[in-house]
Amino acid sequence: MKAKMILPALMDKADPYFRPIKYALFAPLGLASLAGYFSESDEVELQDENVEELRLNDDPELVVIQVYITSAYRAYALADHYRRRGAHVCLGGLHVTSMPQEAAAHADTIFLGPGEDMLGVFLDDFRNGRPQKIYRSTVRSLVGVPLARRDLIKRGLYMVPNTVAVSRGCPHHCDFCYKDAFYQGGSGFYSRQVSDVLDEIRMLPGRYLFFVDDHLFGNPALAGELMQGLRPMGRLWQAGGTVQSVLTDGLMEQAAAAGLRTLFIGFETLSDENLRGVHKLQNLKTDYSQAVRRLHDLGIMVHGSFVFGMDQDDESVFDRTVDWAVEQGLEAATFHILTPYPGTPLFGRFQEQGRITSNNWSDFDTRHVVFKPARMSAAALEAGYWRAYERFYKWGSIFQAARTKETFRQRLRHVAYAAGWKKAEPVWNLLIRAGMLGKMATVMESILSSFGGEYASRESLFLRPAAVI
Ligand code: B12
Ligand code: SF4
Repeated sequence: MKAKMILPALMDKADPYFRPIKYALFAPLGLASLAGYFSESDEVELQDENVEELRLNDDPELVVIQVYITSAYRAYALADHYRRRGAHVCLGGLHVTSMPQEAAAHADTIFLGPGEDMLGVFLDDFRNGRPQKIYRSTVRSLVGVPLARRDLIKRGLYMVPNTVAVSRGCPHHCDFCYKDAFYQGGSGFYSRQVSDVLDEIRMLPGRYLFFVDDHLFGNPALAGELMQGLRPMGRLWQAGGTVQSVLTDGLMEQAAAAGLRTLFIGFETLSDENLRGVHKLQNLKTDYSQAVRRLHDLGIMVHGSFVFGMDQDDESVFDRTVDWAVEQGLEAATFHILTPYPGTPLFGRFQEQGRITSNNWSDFDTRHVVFKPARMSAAALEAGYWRAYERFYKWGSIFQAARTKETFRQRLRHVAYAAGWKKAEPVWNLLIRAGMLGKMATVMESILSSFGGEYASRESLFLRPAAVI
């Protein structure tokens, strides 16, 4: 069978805000994972429209498309195109699970939830000439799933080709998160076996890894096992975790010793009332500053994520948040406008209150206001969001944040990291055009390995046990 898998463009490349480097960061791991269910005799191709031109004059028998909310319209157009050419089109992913009826109008088969327990079943049905219209995931296990087909990934097109997923979902239940909507009907947090993950990592070239898990430390026992296995490999990596996990005794020390160099943390808001309002309860009664200090003491850089527009936010939230982030010496920050994704409790609440103002999915990119904010106008929210980015990444702020670091080396790393991400855009664009992005992984590895390694060698730290989060 000839099959084609497509990750449609998440954003129109003609949009003035399109940043080629952002979309060339990570390879389409979800589709590569699902490709493992095809058999050896199948001819499978994977195209990622974010980094390459799609070839649209081909005639695969089967087309599998991953649909995110911001790529929904593009995904539907591609689906319609291939159905007209006679292919059987499958749509799955986060947005299909939230809006199944909408997606079904463009597909022969839709999939609700994670694909691991469904794609194999579908392929058997398809081969036997009786594919169903809809498959719904209920079995939640990653034990024995096939390895991701990394051979289908064009590594040279990505800055971080070595992405790894240990788990799916997250143990928490924030109202604005896609998670509970996507994993309904089964467990919302489950993991692969650590030995399988370590085997997979051993096969990855280079040194640098990025764990795409929502919360790599959500199961501390398993995270501890992973750290122990990773440590002798000498890898360098980034991951996402919670404030709570940072404050858990011993966990970050183990992670630092195993090669963690940057942690992405969802601080979301500095207001407890906001946290309660969106049920991000795990962040309550945690000391954000202590968490940042702890990571910095271990030589781990902090990439903080913040959401603007929660019900307690007025126009003072932007400056307050940026000032805090700079004072803490965060190396990087991502700001989002609160976005009620369909299917989430937040969407349900706003809909009931008549506060949803847009049904144009392309605007659900956390850069546009798609609801009526409680304490400011939509225009003020959008303007404040852009101002926050501008203020956080201006040279003055970068140097001010770098000055919070103790040593010259740490300050230098801070400036290199923050400026490398936001100030070197033209250089990234040049490298992308020259097809040289893949080479940057080596440069990044050498920057990361020359800083922070001193902490990894503190044997005693590594041996402290991790408590339960
Ligand atoms: C890497 C990543 C990106 C990459 C690109 C995505 C990519 N290459 O796939 C980049 C950096 C470009 C990106 C951008 C954004 N992202 Co992002 N990203 C991720 C991240 C960290 C990992 C994705 C991944 O590889 N997952 C692991 C694989 C194994 O899972 P998967 O891709 O979901 O695939 C599984 C299922 O979805 C399903 N499936 C998927 N497709 C199909 C198809 C079929 C037929 C079947 C059967 C099954 C199926 O089966 C797969 C195996 O289980 C996720 C968080 C996460 N943990 O998933 C966020 C995440 C997807 N991003 C998110 C967001 C909000 C964004 C942004 C809007 C943020 C922003 N403002 O910048 C932008 C969107 C783009 C835009 N318009 O600006 C949200 C999505 C929320 C939502 N409801 O859509 C997530 C879930 C983070 C979060 N916890 O909130 N992102
Ligand atoms: S902690 Fe993060 S991934 Fe987990 S439910 Fe909350 S927002 Fe979602």
